[in-house]
Amino acid sequence: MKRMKIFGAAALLPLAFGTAFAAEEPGHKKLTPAESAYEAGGSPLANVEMYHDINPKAPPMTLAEFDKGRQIFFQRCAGCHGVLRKGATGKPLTPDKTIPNGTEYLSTFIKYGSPAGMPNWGTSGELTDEDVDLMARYVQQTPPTPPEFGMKEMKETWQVVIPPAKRPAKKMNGYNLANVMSVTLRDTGEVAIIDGDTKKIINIVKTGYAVHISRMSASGRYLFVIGRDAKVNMIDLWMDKPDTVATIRIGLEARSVETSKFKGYEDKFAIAGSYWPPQYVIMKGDTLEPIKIVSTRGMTVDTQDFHPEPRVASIVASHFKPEFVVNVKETGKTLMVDYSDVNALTTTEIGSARFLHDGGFDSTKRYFLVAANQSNKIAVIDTKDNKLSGLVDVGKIPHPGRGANFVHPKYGPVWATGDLGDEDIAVIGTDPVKHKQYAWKLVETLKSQGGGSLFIKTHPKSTHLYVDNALNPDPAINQTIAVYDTKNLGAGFKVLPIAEWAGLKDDGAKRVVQPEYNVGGDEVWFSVWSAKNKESAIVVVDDKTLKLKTVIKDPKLITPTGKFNVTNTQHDVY
Ligand code: DHE
Repeated sequence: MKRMKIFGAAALLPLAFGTAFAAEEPGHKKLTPAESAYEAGGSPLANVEMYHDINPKAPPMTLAEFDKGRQIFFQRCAGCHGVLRKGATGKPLTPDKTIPNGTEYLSTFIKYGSPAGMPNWGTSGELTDEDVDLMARYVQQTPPTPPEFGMKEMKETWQVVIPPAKRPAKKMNGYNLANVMSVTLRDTGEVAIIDGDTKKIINIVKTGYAVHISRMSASGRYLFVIGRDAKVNMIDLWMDKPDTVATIRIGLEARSVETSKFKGYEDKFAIAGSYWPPQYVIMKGDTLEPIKIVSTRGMTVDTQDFHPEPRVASIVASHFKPEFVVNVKETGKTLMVDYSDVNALTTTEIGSARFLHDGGFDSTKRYFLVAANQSNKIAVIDTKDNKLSGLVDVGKIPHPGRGANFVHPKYGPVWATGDLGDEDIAVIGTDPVKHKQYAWKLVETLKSQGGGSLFIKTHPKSTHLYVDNALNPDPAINQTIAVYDTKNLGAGFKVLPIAEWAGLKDDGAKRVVQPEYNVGGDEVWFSVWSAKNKESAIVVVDDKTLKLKTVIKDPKLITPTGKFNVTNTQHDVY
């Protein structure tokens, strides 16, 4: 077999509510259009140099055709089918499966799609007949492999912009840091740091490509941000104008970052997990210097087959032990990584179900509830005793964000999640001490406005529960928010016209996404998310009266999505 190097130079297409390859096969769920769209965010790997073996059994392709196929694959298909095409939400597309199907069959599939969720790339006009034929031949080739990214590569990208000794010894600004918000500006690769008291932008910080989430250090001083290109920014909130003090790339594609929070280890370590290569890295908490890289490749929890690219999904820091809770998607395993001796890492592996994605703590912060989204389950991880406490069947494709904790009038403390694939909101009992009979059981299912829910939120000081439907296809639903009274859930929900309140001048998508509370728990912020060339805004609602409080608009607020209040993120309040 001949080896060749492939390098694609074409620019990435902007991330959009596109669609993705995803098809039926035993063990794979039917997808809603919302879910296909969500998974299909472009991968930054499209421009990465890769290695490829020529497969003599696959139909011929020129190098230019192969390169174009690779670009299209990473922009549209990798999110569902995986980098190595081993399958995730979409079915596996490895040559042993695709070559027997042949070009004609595959072309039909790509052109017309399938009822199970494979989009109709051809008839929708997204791909020409020529491109469809090209993709049908491309998926019969041996999947090209992106390079590994080890210590040498990390060190080459690592930059300490301001060393710890040169940073302020005390807070130099007058901001009420407890109420500062870090807002993801997805398509510009920036975060807006906003003063929650005055609603004024403090700084816009350049971050990684299609920046994803923000997390806070235990002390509340450092803000960590990760881009989809695996670039981590560490921002010092004590500076006169908070800005980046260290950066690093920890891989080629990533989604999650966190810092150590156990007593005695506050701000000591940071951790980031990547999609490619499938690994996590532990770094110094004050400089981002990489210390230890651990691969997540291994066997799946159920069939116990080897998986070559188990992506790292959510990571949280335990409050009960010096441990990180690392959730691995494709293997369906949660790794409890003890960081008390990074040179002799001990890891407890807790198997639950595939594919682990996002989640949050219960109100005591002992139990971590994580969505196994393709299994329609919530796995409950006990971070004190390091065991699986429950595996709760919920609706279709649960997507909690970090979920919502409140006290149910009948079932006591509960945690709730919305679903991407249906209108259910699952309410799960979380108190094994005083409400043992309800603990880790689905105690109630509420109905929301529809499917396509991404985030749900409440606050210990509030009796309101907000549920977005950001990926619902109906603008009447995706531009509004449903709000429930947690003391009277039977009364159903009220609908708040958030996008209308934003009063945007353009006719953009205006999807309302991710409720986030201020520090006082008396106001809630919503992103009104339009395309990058259209006006977007943040709408702030008074939590008591459910009336509009203010709208934050600025030409620099481009594609705002996630919002992270310093105190709520620091202390896992949700
Ligand atoms: Fe996210 C959290 C992965 C698309 C906004 N997202 C997460 C987490 C993961 C993840 C693994 C949990 C991180 C943690 O807790 O450590 N997200 C992915 C994807 O793989 C996916 C489906 C496709 C992709 O190409 O990236 C994806 N995510 C999106 C979006 O399209 C969203 C809606 C808009 C955006 O900004 O990109 C989006 N994801 C978010 C947000 C959080 C998040 C706001 C954090 C929620 C929180 O409250 O903590």
